[in-house]
Order: sequence, then C-alpha cells, then structure tokens
Amino acid sequence: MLFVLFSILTVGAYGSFNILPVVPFPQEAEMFSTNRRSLNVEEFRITTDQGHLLEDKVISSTINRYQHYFSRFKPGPLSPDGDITQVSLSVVYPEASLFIGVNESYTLNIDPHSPIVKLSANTRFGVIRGLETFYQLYNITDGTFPSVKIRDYPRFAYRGFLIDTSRHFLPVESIEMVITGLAMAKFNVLHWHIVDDPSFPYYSPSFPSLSEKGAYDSNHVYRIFDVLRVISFAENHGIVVVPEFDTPGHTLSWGKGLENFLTYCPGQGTFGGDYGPINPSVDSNYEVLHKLLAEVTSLFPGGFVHLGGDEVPFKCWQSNQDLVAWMKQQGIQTFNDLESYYEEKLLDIVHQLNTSYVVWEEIFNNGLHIQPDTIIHVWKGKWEDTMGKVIKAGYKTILSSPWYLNYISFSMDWKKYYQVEPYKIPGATPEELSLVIGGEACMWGEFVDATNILSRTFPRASAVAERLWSSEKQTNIGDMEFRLNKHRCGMCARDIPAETILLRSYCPVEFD
Ligand code: CP6
Repeated sequence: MLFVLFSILTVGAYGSFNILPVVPFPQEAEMFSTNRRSLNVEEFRITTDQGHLLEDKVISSTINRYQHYFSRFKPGPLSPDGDITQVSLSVVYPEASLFIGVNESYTLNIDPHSPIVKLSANTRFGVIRGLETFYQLYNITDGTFPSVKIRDYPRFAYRGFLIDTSRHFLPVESIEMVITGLAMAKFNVLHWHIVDDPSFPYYSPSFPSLSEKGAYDSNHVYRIFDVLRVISFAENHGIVVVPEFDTPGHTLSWGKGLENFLTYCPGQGTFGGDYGPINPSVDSNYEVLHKLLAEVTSLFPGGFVHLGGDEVPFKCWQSNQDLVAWMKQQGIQTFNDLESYYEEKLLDIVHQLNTSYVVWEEIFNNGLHIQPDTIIHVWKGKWEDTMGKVIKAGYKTILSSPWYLNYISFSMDWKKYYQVEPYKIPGATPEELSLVIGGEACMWGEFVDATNILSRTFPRASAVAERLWSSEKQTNIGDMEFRLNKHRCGMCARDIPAETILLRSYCPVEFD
C-alpha cells in the first residue's frame, strides 16, 4: 500500500514536473501556473535596459555563454500563450567586484503572460547565478519552460572546491572545464592547491628557479599568462581563485630551487629522503616567503590565500643537531613550539599584506599562537568536535572532512555528502554558528588528472554545492536524486562528462 502510494506520487511529480529540476534548489520558488511555454530559439536574446552593462566583461561573456547554449537547442512547439523570446537583465550595483561574500542574490520571473523573462540581481554575480537557474529550468526534450517566480540567494558565503596540481598537472583547459561545472552548481571558490611535495608548477617571477627546478618539466608550468587566464575565466563564472602555498611541510619541491631552505636530515626526511619541512631557524627563509606571498597576493585578486600548515612531521627537525642547538639558544623547548615560532612569523607576514588567510586545522589543534582573523579549514575526522572548539574560540571556519571526493567507492556516495549538516555542532550557539562561513569539496590529485577529473567530480560535487547554497530544510533524497539526474544530463549537454548516478538511465542529449 505504501509502495503504491509512493509510486503514484513519484510518477505524478515526474510526469507533471512539479519538482523544478534545479541544483542547487532555489531558496524560494512559486509556480504561477502549470502552463509551460516554449523558447523561441531563433529570436531568443538576452537583453538589458542598462546599456552600459553590455560593456562589462563578466556580463558580456556570461550572456555569450548562455546565448550559445540555447542556440544549440531545437525550437519547441508553439505555445498557445506565446513563446519566450527574451531574458531582460537588471543589476542594482553593477560596479561591485568579486569577493567571497559578494551579494549573489537574484530574482527570476517567468511570467506566463509575458514573452520577456525578468532577471534582477543585486550584482553582476547574481546575473550569473540567475541565468544558470534559467538554463536548468529548460526542458531539453520538449523545449519548454515552467511559469515560475524564483527568489534566490546562497546560505553560505564560502562554497569551495579544491584542485591539486602538484601530484598531477592539470592543463588550463581542464581547469576551465572544472570551473564550468562548478559554476553550474553555483560554487564560488576554486581552492588551487597549486604546489606540494611532488612538483612546483607555479612560475614565480621573483623566484624563477622554483619552477625551473621544481616542476616536472618546463611543459608542466603555469606561467603568469596561464594563471591570469584561470583567474579571468573563474571571474566570468563568479568564482574566486584562492591559491594555496602549503608550508612548512609539503614543500619538498621548493627545495630544489632554493639553497638552505629545507631542513637537512639524511634519511629522516619526507618520503624517507634527506630533506624535511622548511628550516625555521634560517632568517632568509622568511624573506623568501614574504616576497613570494607579496607576489601571489597581488596576482590573485580575491583577497584570500591559503597557507596550509597541515601534517608537519617533527622527525626531520628532531634529527638536525644544528637546528636543535639553535632551538636551545632561542629558548624554544618543543617541536610544537618550533612550529608555532614559524607560523607566528608567517602569519605576521601575511597580515601585513592585507589579505584574508586560511590554514588547515592542525594550526588550531596544536595550540599555535594565531591572529584572531585566521580562518580554520577542518579536514580531519570528528569534525563536529573540532569545529565546536574552533567556533567557541571565536575563529571562522570552513568544513571539508565529510567531502573528500578523491575517495571513491562502488556506491551512490553523493547521498552521504548531501546528508551532512554543517550546523550540526553539539552545544553551539547561533552566534558561534555564524562563524561557519561554508564548506569545500576536495579533489586531491594523487589519482586524478585531466583524464578523469570531470567524471570523478561531477555530479558528486553538486550534492555538496546544494548543501552549501540551498535552505537547511532542503533534505529530501528522492527529490534530489530526480533533480541531480537532470542536472548531470544538463552537464553532459554542455560537454562535461558527468558520471551517472542511477543504476539505469539515459539523457535527452547524451555526452558525445
Ligand atoms: N596533501 C596535503 C594531501 C592531503 C592533505 N594535505 C590529504 C590527506 C588525506 C587525504 C587526501 C589528501 N594529499 N598537502 C591534507 C589536508 Cl585522504
């Protein structure tokens, strides 16, 4: 009996499109009527009464993208109520620049009695979000739109995705495809873990030897031109690029291009080699870091940098007798204090650069002295406990622990990601919870390169995106499964090979 009822409800919902197939689901959606109207593909134009908007790079590239997507579709049947021919844009603050926390709200009005769809946004970035919603409302099979009014805005300001270009290099084109998919799910941060132990693919004008010696080879390097291309492409999709320069551990590749930078510890170093973390006793190392971070923070416009600080092993420091003698002389008693000495100096440097900065949770867990504006990135297990402590101490925080997308399994693991609730922190007050600024899905690069990053990321990351954008009440798995399946077909129609989420299914337009 229950099963029969469920089937009827499901079929009913699917058949009459009661569920708007949008991911992440909008904050407020109200149906005008059940009438659906066709898009007039030949006449369709995205326009605006604010002529100067069209001169803006972000707006014009966004309009061009969506005009192009719709131009690929076949016209639907003529609608008795008249076709949709236009989307008309308006923006309240067209001059606002992109930062984490910029207003992304929009209203989208598909009025059943007008050929003109109205899209109003607070900033240019709301236009990007609203046009994406408009795209996802389109039914490719019959060429029609529902009649609906949507008011939408993100729940969390920080909705990130991590890529790792040190283990495996990702060509700029591949990063751009990732950004395209992220924008479909309304992510707003690309966390670029650009360098690490295995390779240093970032070309630094201040220290060219870093990539000359530390990259896999000269073809596996992001030149300034490449970095600017990624930043500009991301900006056109409303995505801030946050670069990570992870120190003092995870820096093996830095050592090839810099003298006396890493701690020398024969046989006791990273991967059993001769070098370990940065040597905190060498004063010139802080000058290197200052110069490099000054360069990086002026190149990346988002006002955010990630400083890493995870997984610092003490074994190498311990086995270097010169370093141990220096510690004694300085009155530094433990290796934890040595790490603290390093981080204090590093955070002072970045503080001077007028930049917000994120660190991995170890910096907090180890009780290091940190500035009150440090943002703590939680990635280990028992995240509820850690985040509870972090927010009680008054720090802002970002959640990643449950969203390690590099872990794969034979399962529909998006459900697990979807069911996480970042506010489920025992004993936290609303004021403390306001310090949870968002979350981030991570795609670490050990087993990922351009061959598989898109199918491994999409649509699984979109489940995380909905948790971070939509209302806390948006938790129905069956509803999400229906929408996520449409969403992944929409990705395939836009040349992103997003993997299947159902045991059997097909798309109106298959990926080819
Ligand atoms: N590299 C760096 C990594 C990881 C971290 N930092 C990592 C740890 C565990 C897993 C995946 C990645 N590869 N620099 C931890 C933040 Cl499962």
